[in-house]
Amino acid sequence: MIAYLGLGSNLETPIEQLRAARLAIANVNGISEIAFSSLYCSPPMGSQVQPDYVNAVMAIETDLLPLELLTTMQHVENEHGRVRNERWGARTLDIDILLLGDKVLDLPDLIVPHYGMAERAFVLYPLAEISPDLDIPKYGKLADLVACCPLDGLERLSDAA
Ligand code: ROI
Repeated sequence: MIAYLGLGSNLETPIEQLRAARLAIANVNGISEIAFSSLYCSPPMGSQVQPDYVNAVMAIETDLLPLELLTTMQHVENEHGRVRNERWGARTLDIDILLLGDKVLDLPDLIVPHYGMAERAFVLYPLAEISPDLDIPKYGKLADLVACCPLDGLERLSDAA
């Protein structure tokens, strides 16, 4: 199954956080990397008194079960010093499961497609960079979502290293 992950960081050298997360994810048994978007800089959604974010999207091939993938990503977040402080506050590393093939899941801990992705420039634009032709369960064609989504200050920073 092909899955898409959204990565974000706005503390402690965000570019390094994303680089380390990418390597850690690609090294998990049962996961292989398929694609990784450019890095994007985006103003914080939520509390404005926090640094800008660096965001990216990663496509993986995985045979892990959805909840196995979730606990694995939480493990990577914790390894990389994620401090879970206030909701919508600054974070060293956030990994969201965006899509799991064409699955629709509504579990207490895991909603797929990710509930906020259809309105978030920092998810839609990097996703469209690596998979422009996606059709997203419940939300429709990615290209249509992108066309309706203002950039909200999103800027491409660089290729991912
Ligand atoms: N804002 C941006 N721009 N990027 C994020 O990854 C991000 N992640 C979050 C909140 C705090 C909602 N804001 C964000 O968790």
